[in-house]
Amino acid sequence: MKSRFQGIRALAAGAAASVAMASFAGAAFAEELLGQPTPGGIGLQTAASPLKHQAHFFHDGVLLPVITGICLLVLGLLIWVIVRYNKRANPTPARWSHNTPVEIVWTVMPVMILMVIAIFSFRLLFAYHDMPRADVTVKATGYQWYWGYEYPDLEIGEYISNMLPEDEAKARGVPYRLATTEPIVVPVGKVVRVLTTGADVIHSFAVPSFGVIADSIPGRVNETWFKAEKVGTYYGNCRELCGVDHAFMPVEVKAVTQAEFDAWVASKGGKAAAPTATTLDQASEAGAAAPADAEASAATAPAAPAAAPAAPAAPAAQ
Ligand SMILES: [Cu+2]
Repeated sequence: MKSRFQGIRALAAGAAASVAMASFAGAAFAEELLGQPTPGGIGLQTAASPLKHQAHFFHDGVLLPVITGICLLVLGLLIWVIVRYNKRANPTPARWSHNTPVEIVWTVMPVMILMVIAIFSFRLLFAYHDMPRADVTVKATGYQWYWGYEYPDLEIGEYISNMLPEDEAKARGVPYRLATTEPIVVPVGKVVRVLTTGADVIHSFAVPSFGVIADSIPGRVNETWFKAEKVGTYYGNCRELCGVDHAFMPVEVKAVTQAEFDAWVASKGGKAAAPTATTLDQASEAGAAAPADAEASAATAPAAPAAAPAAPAAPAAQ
């Protein structure tokens, strides 16, 4: 009897905690930071790439409702049993011990629930594996305990990225233990393929706001991809316990405009992208930028009427 009441108390505490967490998460959501953890935040980091949006849907739209539904159902059943079948309300309990329909239901229902989860889960897995044509390739090598980055296609040799010391991070106003001495720089809106490996032990390359995580294993190369949707700085960490300084090898990704990226590549002594890649990029940019980027379409909209009157003048001049 005593243990039953302890169970109820634990349940009540759990329910209260869930309500508190939900309202807390709601409060934290309002001031969610992009590309880094929000102090006091509970939910997943704000999405900044297509994969992360899909991961958000899987977590918030599929898993959470299922978990909530199951919790409420079990809680309801417990309350029903406690109220209806306690010693006072039900002094002479029934003697039967099997009920075929109930047993079928509680076997088939979990199977159905798992199948629904599996459908969405596999869809997300396939999205991760179904990599679009890469615009930029970055090779990230994990070392004890820092990262080395290399852009093989752009002929940028490996450079080392360490965690920024605390005083320097404070001076620059960047988050300590996330900011690095040298970030990965990528063009915004472009597909970035990350090839990752480990030089000594297993590390793991992860950037939560892109929904990206891939083990960096010595002797083999893993691949993942992301597409930064907004210009900004996105932070991640090594995600495999790799030794004493495991917690101090952050990943910093700077998503910049194509022009800034080209300038950065030049400053690194890299070569410009191959002509085929550039033309393909421009084609995809023209196709994707107009509907996707509200700012860009807003900027081009006033330009269109201005260009229109000029058009008839052109044949006259010829
Ligand atoms: Cu590591």
